[in-house]
Amino acid sequence: MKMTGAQIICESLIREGVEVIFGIPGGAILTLYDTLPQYPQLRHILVRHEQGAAHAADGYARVTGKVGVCLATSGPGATNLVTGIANAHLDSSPVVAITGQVARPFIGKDAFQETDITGITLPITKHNYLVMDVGALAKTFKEAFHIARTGRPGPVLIDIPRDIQIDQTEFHYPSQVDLPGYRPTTQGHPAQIKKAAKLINEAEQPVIIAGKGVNISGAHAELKHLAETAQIPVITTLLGIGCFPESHVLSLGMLGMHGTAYANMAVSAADLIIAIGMRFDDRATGKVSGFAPHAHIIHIDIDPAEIGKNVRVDVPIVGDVKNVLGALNKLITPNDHIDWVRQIEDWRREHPSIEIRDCEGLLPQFVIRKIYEVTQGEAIIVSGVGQHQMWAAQHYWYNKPNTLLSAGGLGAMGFELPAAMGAKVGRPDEIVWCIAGDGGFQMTIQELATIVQEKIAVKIAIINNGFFGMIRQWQEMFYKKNYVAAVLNNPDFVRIAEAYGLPALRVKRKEEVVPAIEQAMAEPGPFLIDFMVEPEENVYPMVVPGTSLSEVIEEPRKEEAIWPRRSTP
Ligand SMILES: Cc1ncc(C[n+]2csc(CCOP(=O)(O)OP(=O)(O)O)c2C)c(N)n1
Repeated sequence: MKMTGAQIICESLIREGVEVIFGIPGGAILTLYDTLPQYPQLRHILVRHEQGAAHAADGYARVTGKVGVCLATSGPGATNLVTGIANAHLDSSPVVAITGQVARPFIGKDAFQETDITGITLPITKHNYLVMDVGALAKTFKEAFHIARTGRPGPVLIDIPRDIQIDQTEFHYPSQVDLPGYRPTTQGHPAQIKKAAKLINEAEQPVIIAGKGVNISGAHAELKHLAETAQIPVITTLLGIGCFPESHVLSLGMLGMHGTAYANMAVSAADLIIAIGMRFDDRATGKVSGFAPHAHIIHIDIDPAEIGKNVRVDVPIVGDVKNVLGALNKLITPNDHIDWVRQIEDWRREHPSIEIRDCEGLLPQFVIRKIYEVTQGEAIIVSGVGQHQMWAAQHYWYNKPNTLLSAGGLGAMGFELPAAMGAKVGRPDEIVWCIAGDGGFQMTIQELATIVQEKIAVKIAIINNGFFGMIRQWQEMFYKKNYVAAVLNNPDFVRIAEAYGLPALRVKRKEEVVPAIEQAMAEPGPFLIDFMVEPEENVYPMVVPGTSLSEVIEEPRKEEAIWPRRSTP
């Protein structure tokens, strides 16, 4: 039977298991929109800005492990997706972005709403396509979803001229892809695995640094087995948070610029780093020449381009983390590393890192810890970028994979609200808290309308410090408190929420925090709380840019800490 291009797109999406599309219509994609009602199994969520569509698809992908889909028209619709696509690219999130393009005869003529979106997104997609023949549509979708979700996941863009959506052809969905140039290596090389096992079995001061690759590959059990068998402490990257339970006695939390002091000290003193599904981002390594100076480095990653990119590696293993760890674990001899573990325990006692000082005013860390307590650690947390992002990483404790969603690689403010929306759509039975900065929140604030219209029950906590907080902190520390372009004269967020049709509260005092969070949780729909926190609180510990992890600065102690260090809830 013949179908239009638009019908073929919908049929293809259904065959790929797509249930939700986030998008905004426009001239070059209207034929596809016109066809959507024929496919009620495809839920379309009308966002208010295409950046929101891309972040929502990304958030959806991060919590479901499925491919998130966003849809935009040509020109400005497509360019509005760019930040979200780049964000998905840097954080290895499987997203398929579909854009309308001007009709084929108009391409290259600077036609109305024409942009070369495949050119623009070439460096920020895993792959992209401009479909110039309706007969190629089905095959393109098959390939795009395959590329997005396999190997190291990432975004794929499909640009579809308007007339291709109208053209007709027979529809056959391919059962397989044939991409000779794309065959990700999934099994690690046995000789390399043997070398790695020897280093692990001989190491006296090993640490594991686990990244998002563990989450993507679902290698949690294998990671735990390795850590427990050889008693190796586990540190995570920001994106790796949750891949190893933070309540586990071997967990040292996060490393890097705002990681725990003891994690950074352990990396600096280690004689072996086992880096698993992580990419040695500069925020994680500190000054590269000072990174793990005494250690051999084993690096396991599915993306060969990551090996040796930022740090020297002694034993590279390219492969899927789950497979590699499965094979490696068979060669590991049990060990207790008792002296090393005790040494780290001493560092933990001496440098507790994640404590909240007693304070009359409302501390942002206190708010996040209370959200942790009221939700009993069971929520999915979606943060923006800045100080609140780091506090969300430090003061909510994550024991399950994919429960902290954060724009790690790109650091895109405005990620929080639409990504939380996508996460809640993907996992409607989970509690989703959006922890937003008062600055970043205003970059995608318009998605409040989407949340209300689509009845997406996201709970929103604005950590309102009246500043671009992280900018202010850097200006305080490195620019002599010259607070240029950091002060925010904010609108009344409660009234804004109410104008969008969302119940909201403002909280100024500590004793109001828990009742407000409880009220938000009791509400069946979305809810917003504007937490007016101490304006000039800083994030510690901190590894100052250009210094090594061993030079981590701890919080200047003001008063006695009131919270114990990380412990099992
Ligand atoms: C889109 C974008 N623009 C600019 C920046 C630079 N930047 C990093 S943190 C920050 C301030 C964030 O302020 P806010 O959202 O209020 O969070 P806070 O740091 O106060 O918790 C800025 C401007 C960025 N990361 N992303």
